[in-house]
Order: sequence, then C-alpha cells, then structure tokens
Amino acid sequence: MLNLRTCAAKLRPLTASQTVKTISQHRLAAPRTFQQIRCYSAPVAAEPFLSGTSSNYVEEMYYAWLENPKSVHKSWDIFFRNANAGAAPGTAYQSPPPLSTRLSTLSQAQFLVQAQPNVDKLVEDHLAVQSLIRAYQVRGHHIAKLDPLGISCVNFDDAPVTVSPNVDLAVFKERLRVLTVGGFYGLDESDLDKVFHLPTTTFIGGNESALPLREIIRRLEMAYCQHIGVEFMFINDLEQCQWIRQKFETPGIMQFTNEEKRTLLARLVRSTRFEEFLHRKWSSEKRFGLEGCEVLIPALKTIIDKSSEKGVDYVIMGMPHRGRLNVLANVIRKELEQIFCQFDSKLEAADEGSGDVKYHLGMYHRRINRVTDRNITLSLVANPSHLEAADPVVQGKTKAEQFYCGDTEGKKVMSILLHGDAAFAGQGIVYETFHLSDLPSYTTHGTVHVVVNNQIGFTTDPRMARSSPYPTDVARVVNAPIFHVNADDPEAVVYVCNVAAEWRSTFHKDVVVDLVCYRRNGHNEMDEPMFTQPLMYKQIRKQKPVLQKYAELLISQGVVNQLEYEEEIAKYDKICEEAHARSKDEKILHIKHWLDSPWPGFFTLDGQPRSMTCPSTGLNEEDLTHIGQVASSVPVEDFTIHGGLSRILKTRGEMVKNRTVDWALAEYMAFGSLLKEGIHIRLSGQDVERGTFSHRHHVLHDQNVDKRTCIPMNHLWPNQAPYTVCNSSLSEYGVLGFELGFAMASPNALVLWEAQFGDFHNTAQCIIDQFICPGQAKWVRQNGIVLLLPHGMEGMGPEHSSARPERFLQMCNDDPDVFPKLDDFDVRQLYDCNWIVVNCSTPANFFHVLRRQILLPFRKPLIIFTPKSLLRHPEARSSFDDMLPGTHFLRVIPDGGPAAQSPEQVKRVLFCTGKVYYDLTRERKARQMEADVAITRVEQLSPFPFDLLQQEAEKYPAAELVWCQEEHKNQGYYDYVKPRLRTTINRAKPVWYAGREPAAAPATGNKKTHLTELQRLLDTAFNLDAFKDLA
Ligand SMILES: Cc1ncc(C[n+]2csc(CCOP(=O)(O)OP(=O)(O)O)c2C)c(N)n1
Ligand SMILES: [Mg+2]
Repeated sequence: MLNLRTCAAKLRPLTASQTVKTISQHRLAAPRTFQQIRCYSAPVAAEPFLSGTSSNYVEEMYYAWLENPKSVHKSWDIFFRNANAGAAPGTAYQSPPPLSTRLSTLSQAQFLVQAQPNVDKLVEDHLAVQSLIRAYQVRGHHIAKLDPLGISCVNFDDAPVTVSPNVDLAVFKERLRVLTVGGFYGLDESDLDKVFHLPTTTFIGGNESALPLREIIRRLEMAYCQHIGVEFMFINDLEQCQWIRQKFETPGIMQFTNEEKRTLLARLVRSTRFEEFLHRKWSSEKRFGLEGCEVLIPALKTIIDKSSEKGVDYVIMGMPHRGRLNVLANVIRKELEQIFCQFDSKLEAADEGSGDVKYHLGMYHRRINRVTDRNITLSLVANPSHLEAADPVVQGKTKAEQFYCGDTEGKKVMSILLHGDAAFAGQGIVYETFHLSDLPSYTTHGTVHVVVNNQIGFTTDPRMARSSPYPTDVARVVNAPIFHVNADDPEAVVYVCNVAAEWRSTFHKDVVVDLVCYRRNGHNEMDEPMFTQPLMYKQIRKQKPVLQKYAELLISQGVVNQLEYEEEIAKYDKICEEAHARSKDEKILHIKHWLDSPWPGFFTLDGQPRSMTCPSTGLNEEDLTHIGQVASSVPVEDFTIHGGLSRILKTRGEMVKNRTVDWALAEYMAFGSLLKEGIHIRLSGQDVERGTFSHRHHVLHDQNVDKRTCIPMNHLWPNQAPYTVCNSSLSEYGVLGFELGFAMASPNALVLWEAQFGDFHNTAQCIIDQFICPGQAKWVRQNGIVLLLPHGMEGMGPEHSSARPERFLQMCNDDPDVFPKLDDFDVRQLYDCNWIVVNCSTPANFFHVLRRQILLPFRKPLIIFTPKSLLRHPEARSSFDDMLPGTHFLRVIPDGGPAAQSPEQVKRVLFCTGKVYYDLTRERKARQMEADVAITRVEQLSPFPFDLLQQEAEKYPAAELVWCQEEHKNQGYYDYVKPRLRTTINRAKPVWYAGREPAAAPATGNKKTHLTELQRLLDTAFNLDAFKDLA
C-alpha cells in the first residue's frame, strides 16, 4: 500500500506549496535531495534495476514521460504506467515487448493502467492544461483590453479582468467560455493549486518547467489578455510561432528602463504638441490630425530605431492622410518651417505643374539616427487621395532600392506601410500587395504594416465597414503575425513595435501592428462627429489624452517630475514657434522640396535636363547581328529546349541572316543594346517571360531538368546590366503600381509593364489616373515607366480587343486648338507633355521608341499600344537598315509610294495609326488606288506631331483628309486626332472619318459581323465619293 501510494504521489501534480521553483532548484542542484513528496527512495529501492546513481536518470526520464509518454522507450512507458498504477515493488518493470507481442503481458499492463481511474484524470488534467494554454495563444486576443474607449467594436467579450495572484475561477471560467470549447476543459477549483508540467510550446514558465494552474492562468492572462492581443497561431511555421510565444510569454519580458521611458515621453510630447500647435495657428485648416493616436510617432520611431540597429539604412514609407504632417515633422524630420509655410495661402508656387495638397506630398531625407548613431535615409512616397494606392508603389520602390544596392535579403532597405482601419479592410489593393510579398521578383523581404485603427472610417463604423472581426484579417493570407495593441498604453505599443521590427529582421516576412485608438476630432478638423457617432464621441470627450496619462504615470513612478515634463513641453513649443517665425520669410512654395525620389546626377543642379536633344537611337550592324544571334541560340551547354522552340529560334536566326527583324527581335535588339550601355531592364506582367502570344521566349526551359532555365538576354555582353524578366501574379493594380515604384528609384533603368491584353489595364486605372498621368505635375517627379498594351480588333470579341486608346489620349495635356511654337520641336514637345502615347506599325519603330525612352535627357511615361496579329504578319518586318546609326524613331511615317511621287494628284490622304495600316494598303493595292490615296501613319499620337502632319497635309493640296481607324467612332483616336488635325491645317478643310459606328462595347463577338464591319470601313476609306454629300 505504501508503495502504491508513493508511486501515485509521484505522478500526481504537485501542490502549490511545492512550486516548480523548488523543483527546478532541485533539478539543478547537486547533489540532489528530494523533499518527501518527490522522494523515490522506497519504491525505487524496491526496483531491482534501480540504484542511487541511476535515479537521476530515471527522474529525467520520468519528466520526459510526463510530457510525452512516447518520448521514452516503451519499456519505460510501461514501467511508469505500472508504477503509477500501483504495481507492487519489483513488478512495475516489464521486459520490453518482443516483436511478436505476447498478448497476455500487454493486456496485463493495460489492465493495470485501466484499473486506475486516477491516471485518466491525471492525463486529462495535463491535457486540459495544455489545451488551456493553447486556447490563450489562439484566442487570447479576443479578450485582451485593446480598446482605449472600452466600447470595442470588435464583437468579442471585453470584460476587463484584474489579474491578481488570487485567480477567481468563476471569472475566468466566464472568460474562458469565449476562449474554449466547453468551458474549462474539466478543470475545477480544486485543481488551481496543482502543479502542471508546461509543454514545450509555452514560455510562461521562464526558467520553470512546471507551475500551479493558478499561476499558469495568471501568466497567460498577462501575456495574452492585457493591452496586447497577439494573433499568430495561424502561422504554419513552428519556429516562427515559438519565436512569437517567447517574445510575449516570457515573464517580465516587457521591461523599460527609465531612460527608455523618458525618450518615449519626449516623443509623445512632440507628437501631441505638434498637432496642438497646428490647431492653435490654423484652427480652420484641414490637416487630418493624429489626435487619439499620438502614439503613432513613437511607434514609427521605435520601428525605425530597431531596424537601424539591425542594419537597415534606408526606410521607404507609404501612408495615408491621417497624421501625415506629424510623421513628416517628427519621424522624417522635415524642416518645420517647410511644413508651416504650406499653410500660407498667399505663397506662390515656384514649380510648374498642379502641385498637391500638403498631406499628399512626399519627402526624402537623410540624417543620423540619434539612437543608433547610424546614417538613415527616410523617404515618404507622395500619394494621391486614393487610399492604399501607394502600397504597391512603395513596395516597388523598395525592391528597386534593394536591387540597386545589391541587398538581396532586404537587410539594408525596408518598407513601412501605414493604413487606416477602414481602408485596410476595404481596399482590394491591400490584398494584391500582400500577395506580392513572397514572390521572388517582387518580395521586399518583409514590410512592417502599421494600422491607425481609430475604429471609424470617415462616418462609417466597423460594423458597416467590414465583414471580418479585425481590420487586419487580410494579413493572415500571407501568414503575417498581427499585433493588436491598445494605443493608450505607450509602452505596450513600443514593445510590439520592437518585436515587429525584430520579426522583420529575423524572418524577413510581413508583420502588422494594429494600433487600436480613437479619433478625437471628426474625419477632418471641420467635421462634426457627433452627427453620426454620438455615443462614441461622448466617450471620446471624456478620454484623457495619452500624453497626460503617460506623464502622470511616469511622475507617479518617479521617472520624471512635473517640472521636467513641463520643460519638455516648453522646449518643443519653442521649436515650433521659432520655425513658424522663420516660415514667414519663405516667399515661394517649392514643391521640389517635397520630392520623394531625387535622381542625383541625372539633372543639372537646378533640376533641369542636361540637354534638350536626343541622339540617334540607331545601332551598329555588329551589335544588331550579335544580339540577333544570341536571341536565336541557347547560350549554355547541355540545355535541351522544346522542339517547337528550336524551330522558332531557327526562324529568328534566318531573319538575322537576312538582316530583318520581327516584333520580338526588335524588342530583343532594343533591350540587348540598352543592357550593353549599363541600363537595367525589368519587364514584368502576366506571362511576359514567354509572352502571351508565345512570341517572346525570353526564358528558356530545359526539357529534361526541372526548373532549369536560361535567360539568353543575360548572356549578351561581358559587363552588361542585368535583365529581369518576371511573370507576375495575376494582378494589374498591384503589379503596375509596383513597377511604377520600381521605375521611380532610378532614371537609368527601363521598366516595362505588359498587360496580358490591353483592356486589363483598367483594373489598374487608379495607378494610371492618379500616378502615371499626373505624377510629374503633382509631385515634380519624373517617371519613365513603359506600358505595353496589346491592342487591336482581331475578331476576338468585345474583350481583348481594345486597350482603350481614347482614355489615354483624353488625358494628354497637349492643347488641341493651339499649334505649338517650339524650336527643337520633337524633344521640347516631349519635355512638355505628361506622357507619350504611341502605336507603332513597324518593328523598327518599336525598337527606336524603346531606346529613345532611355536616350532622352528626361523621363516621361510611355504608353505603347502593341500588336497581336502583327507579331507574325509577314509584312510587319523591318530591315536592319531602319535601325542603323543615324536612324531614329519616326513620329509619322509618310506614304512612300506612287502617291508621294505625284502628291498634287492625290485625292485623299488617309491618316491612320497601328495595324489598320496593313488592311488599308492591302485594300488600296487591290483597288489599284496607290496614286489616288496616300496613307500616312501617325506613330506617335501624343504629343501630337503637329509639325510633321502639317507638312503631310500641305504636300497633298488637292486631297481630302480622312482619319481612318478600326475602332468604333466613340473610341480609339478620332476624338483626339480630329481637332488637332484641324489645327494643323488651320481649319482650312474638314477632317472626315472612316471607321466603325459608335458603340457601347469595344468590338462585336460575332466573327462575321467583325469582317463585315471591317469591309465597310475599307469601303468608306476608298470610296472617293463617300463624303461628297456631306461637304
Ligand atoms: C479609394 C478611396 N475611397 C474613398 C476615399 C474617401 N475617404 C477619405 S478618408 C476615408 C475614410 C478612411 O478611413 P480610415 O481608413 O479608417 O482612415 P482614417 O481617416 O480613419 O484615419 C474615405 C472613405 C478615399 N480617399 N480613397
Ligand atoms: Mg479609421
């Protein structure tokens, strides 16, 4: 009996009085002595194989068995079970089961175990404790006290609980109802003082490996249910989960020195007093203040400090309106007078362009980080009002900066993205951007996301703004941990920000900090929030500002005294006042001071292009031949390509021998030649590596070795720039934004985004409308991104037919009614435009326009409508002769046939652009009208080649002028071209239209109708009487 009871006692949880501290002390101490309850002497001595020295070993084994019975040998498992079950001395040991288990032995052991209901209870209790720990880890954030207002809009119980060592089980049972299925897993009051071994999946023990249940609960509450709610258990990587547990569970881990507390207070002073200063000086100006989330400033500074400590020296940020001026002033350290003078409505703008409101402008600043004493560059990307639209742009810029400094793992350059709660949940671009985060050619190796979760979006509260419990749930798709934190607890905020930065530098993955806060004022300072959120705002009115709360706390702790606190305030107020006085000396507003991506060396010191000329974009014969040969070969050994591809490369080789190029080769020539000149090229978009139309084949795939690829373009020249070609995710908004950001980083790169079909660009409309089209006008920054938009009516139906040229043309800034008076027309006109829109009809012209993009002394976005059927059209070929030195991009290609020889005989000039040219020439030939009708191709639509078209029109004095397009009349180019053509001829003649009727859809879905329409437009184009009655 004695033996049985002692053995049972060994396996029973310890009582609270025998805390694990005692156990661990014993476990570490040598020689070991055991208190009575832990004493093995009697039963152990009775076992034939146990001696005094082996008992240590047995004890280790026993602990291991308690945690996991499978972790010990089967024989020990049976021994411990039997001993626990009360086997008589000497009988607990069973020899290991033979391979052919003797049933009688096994069933005897099982009988022993089953005979003891206590064992089941013990196992159940341990399992219950494990489940309990897990429940806190998985769902503790649901009952954390995250909402400073205490009116949590998240639909979880938020019953505040005071965590004291005297755990009140009734309270916890109620709380755990939320956390656990079936309450408390069968544990009850009597279990509170029992000691349980802690699984390896928790760190609440610190140095202890077992704790009384009461303490387990208390520590879990401390870790998971205070002002920090950690959401991470969905992450499917054990090491990452352990890392997070360790950061939040380790007892006493959230400690701050007095110095750190004082720094935090000083940062809160700056943040708070900055808003107060603006409010005092410009009480009726919109500034989208930070009041209610002042802690954002110390939060960001903490992330930057920690990242700098870990080796980051360039941080690229994107953020919405809320608190932006404060971030500029106190995080990026923009000179205060520069910010204040933006409020002066009388200042004139120094720079051309529209400029932008102060809370959209960007910034670039390099300074010393005072905490780490290391240089840090901070850049805030300018953004439009469109919330979250800057996210992919920031990522693209970050990727580019990493690329150019060889930072392949994101150790030096990182991005921080700020979000509002409503926008983060509502805007699809957030999701698209998250899905770029782990793709090899798009990853920035981890972004720290900070959500200013003021629990409202303009006038809409979260119940109406999202279907997910948290605004941050979108981040779960990429396994990003999410740290919710009560923004009224500055130390908790700083703690999670430190962890977030460490997470990023450890795992190079995204992480989210959700600052649960409130918005003290209306959406902007003019708004009355009580109209729509009366109860919330009654509560907000009662809310003590966080600075006051924290100052009182530190004063009560003796960390600072009242006087020091007041001095800190006075010091910063004085800084603001002095800067304000200086701001009055500013006479002119310089948007240039708000540039987010300077290109040192590219412009003159005062920001002008270094010349106003563009050299010939032609290339010498050897280079053309060399590039052509590489493009038609496999430049690595033992590499088997697909037979079909071999034939394609062979055809290419023959073209090179014949000194001709098709579209794909022309592109190759342009890219290859720029690479030689040190220009990095990045081509991104859906399926661009092969090309949607299977014409490009820039990445070769070994047919015998999985994932073995070769990019011949990277085997062209010894010291060439790298070529990046990357199939993107199926996103337009995200990927185009990303490439735009990539192109922002350097003028010495050709960055191209290709749409699968041109019409898909409209899901990226925001990037086109808000960034590409007006970017330079709003933010004085240039961008040379190229959009390749497959376009053309091929009878493929309403989709896939139109890249919507009319939309791009409608947004061009050239005046339809004014003939520009320019000296160096072609380059100057390019300099003045907001973007360049072209539709090339020959491969050579495509080659030239790509090269011109880089050889120009400035950068403009370039929109190219690219062909589909012309990719393989036998006539759509160019000779090397059109690409040699001295040749250049042709804005207009005049007729070179009989019509041009006797221009005065010509009865009609057909102006057109793109692929319809080939239909027109075929038809003209068939009708033998080559001397009657001239066909002039407008290759550069915008800026409009007024000068060249004027020459063309004057060349054919007797001719009618007709614009011909295959697109419907209300689409395509007609509306853009007609008034401009009229201006070139001083409105002396009408400009007629030959093309499809106006329509709602871009094209018919019926092939026959398509062909009928085409024939009809050709008939009109060549019927010289077509416009007689209309004249
Ligand atoms: C794409 C887009 N849609 C609508 C708006 C208009 N708008 C400006 S702020 C705002 C509310 C934003 O709420 P939230 O993201 O929570 O940020 P907060 O203002 O609360 O900081 C809205 C709807 C916008 N700027 N962008
Ligand atoms: Mg909000």
